[in-house]
Amino acid sequence: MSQKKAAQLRDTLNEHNHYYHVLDDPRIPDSEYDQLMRDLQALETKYPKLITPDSPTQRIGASPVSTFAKVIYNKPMLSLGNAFENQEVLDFDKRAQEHLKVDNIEYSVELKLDGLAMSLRYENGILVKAGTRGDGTSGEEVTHNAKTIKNVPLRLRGKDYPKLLEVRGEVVILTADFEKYNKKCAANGHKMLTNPRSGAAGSLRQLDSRKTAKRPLSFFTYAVGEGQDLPKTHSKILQQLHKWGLPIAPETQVLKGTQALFDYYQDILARRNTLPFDIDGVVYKINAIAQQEILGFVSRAPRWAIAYKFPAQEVSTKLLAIDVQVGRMGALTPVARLAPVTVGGVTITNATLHNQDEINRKDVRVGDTVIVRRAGDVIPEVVRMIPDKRKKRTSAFILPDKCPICGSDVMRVTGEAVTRCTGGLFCPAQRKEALKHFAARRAMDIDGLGDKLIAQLVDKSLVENIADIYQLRAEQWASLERMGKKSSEKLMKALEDSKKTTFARFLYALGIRDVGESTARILSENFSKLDTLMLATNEALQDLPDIGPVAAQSIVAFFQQSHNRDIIQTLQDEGIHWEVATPVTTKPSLAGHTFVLTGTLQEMTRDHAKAQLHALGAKVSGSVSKKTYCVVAGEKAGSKLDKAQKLGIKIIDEAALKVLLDQ
Ligand code: JCF
Repeated sequence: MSQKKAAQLRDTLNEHNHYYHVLDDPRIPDSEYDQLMRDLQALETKYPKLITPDSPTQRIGASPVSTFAKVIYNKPMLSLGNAFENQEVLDFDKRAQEHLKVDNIEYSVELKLDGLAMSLRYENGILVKAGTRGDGTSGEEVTHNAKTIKNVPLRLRGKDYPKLLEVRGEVVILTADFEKYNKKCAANGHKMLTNPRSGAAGSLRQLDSRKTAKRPLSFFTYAVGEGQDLPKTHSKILQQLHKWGLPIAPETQVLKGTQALFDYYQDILARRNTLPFDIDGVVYKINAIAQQEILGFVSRAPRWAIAYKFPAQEVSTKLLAIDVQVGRMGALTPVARLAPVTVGGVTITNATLHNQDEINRKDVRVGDTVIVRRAGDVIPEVVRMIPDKRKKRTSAFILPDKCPICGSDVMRVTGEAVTRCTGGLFCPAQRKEALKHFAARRAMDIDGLGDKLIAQLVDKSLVENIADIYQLRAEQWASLERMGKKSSEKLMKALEDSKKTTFARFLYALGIRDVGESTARILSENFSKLDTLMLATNEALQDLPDIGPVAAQSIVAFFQQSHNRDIIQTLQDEGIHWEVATPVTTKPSLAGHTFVLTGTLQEMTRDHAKAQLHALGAKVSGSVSKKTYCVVAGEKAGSKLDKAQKLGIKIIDEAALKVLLDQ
């Protein structure tokens, strides 16, 4: 009896929640809704067994978790490539037309919300897991927080949803909610949120979901991760998701031709301030899913979508001083200290001046009034100075000829803009930065090892390199300032936890010059073992997608250094390990197999073939060995084909490859 009653109340409440928060069309007064909620709560308190994961009472938050669990994405959570001017959109459209061999592409266009990406996983229609983007393949689990977001359905509506549906979207705070929330905070003397974006980000990454529940978050869906039997265009998918109860942001349209894309951009830009949330541009997506699949993606961004960003916002302020920071690779960066100003809701006190050439070109001096620009999530920069406001007796700024941190000589390679400290790991600044990079969330993810602790470790000469942090004893950790027994135990646990990682994260964490996250990912996908990568030739590296001569040279040089190899050895001796990555694929047939492409392909580009093979979980290597699974021989294939024949490796032509890819 009570079971039936509880189910009824749940259904009614979920229904009205949908009317109110998704359709923005309430059907009953708030007081009535509140009464139904109290009835359900009373019932569940009496019979806790009646509580289900999709009960609306679960939205109030649960007891805090101690750390975030990881979520793994079988289909990576992509980000978007950016365009800043019309030409880049034209180029994008042209490239897509060429690839697809069509001359008029249909686009589904939408707003680019300025929040934080989140994935929601529904199994049999019930929300079971939510996660942040993280590095795209794995993120932090935030199910406890997602459930507190009012317009996130705890259960999908209707019956025809797939058994598994994983969607992605953006978590934001609506402008009106932001203002209301801050007003209330101010009245009660509580801490206010700085801006909607960081407010949303901070709220989603809370360990205590009862806190998240108090923040006025909203969610808008823009893509499907996993899910079968969906409509064949992006716009229809969005409509379908909406029918299942998922919130979709307003202002989506289907358009043809680049002129229509530009008109949409102008229209939205003009109405930007009247929209219910902050946006930083618009998104153009090729509408047909079949065409999206042909285009595939490069590293972390799809080749079938692009964000056209709005122009950055600029303000003027006074330049108080120029400090010099020393980066992980020793680069000296002049940083402008500014009289605080707000740009797009964010207070700025520092901005980069990039390098000596840029300072000279802009003729920026201490004491000048300058224009500062902030674009979305990029570091603010000084754009120019205002000549009329220049005071007398100012002098040009010149970078020091000794490192401001370690006193080593600085050096500038001819033809490069960067001035570097030559101290290497002797320079405490470089050492600190290397450690920060290693410990960072997207690298080894050592929870609690922040900038201040790292500074102490280096200043007290407790560590010289990244491997040393795993060798510190408990007493050494506990001897640091602001580290009691408990926090040092916690940190040692975090160090222990960090030892299980992924190959890509580990490579990124090493801090090899020119190896960012996406290059690290490519390396990890194409080399099954670290040992092989360490011996890879410059040529083999350059054969990989997106790795050019500069990165290849940096990688080879890094592994040639014996002290780097020693550090890697120590790290592995300390127990750092990873599982061989599970390929990102829905068709497991090629998982783990290594392909080699040789000769000229007629109908598809080599990059395209590579991307498609990657998408099916295959690896693509530049050289033939016993481990090669298959060689794809195009026109005029040479020595690689000979070698494959000698080794008795399977050889196919382009036509066979196409069949394989279409399977
Ligand atoms: O609103 C956004 N920030 C947004 C991000 C919208 C989209 O349609 C996106 C995105 C990131 C990735 N689509 C993809 C594929």
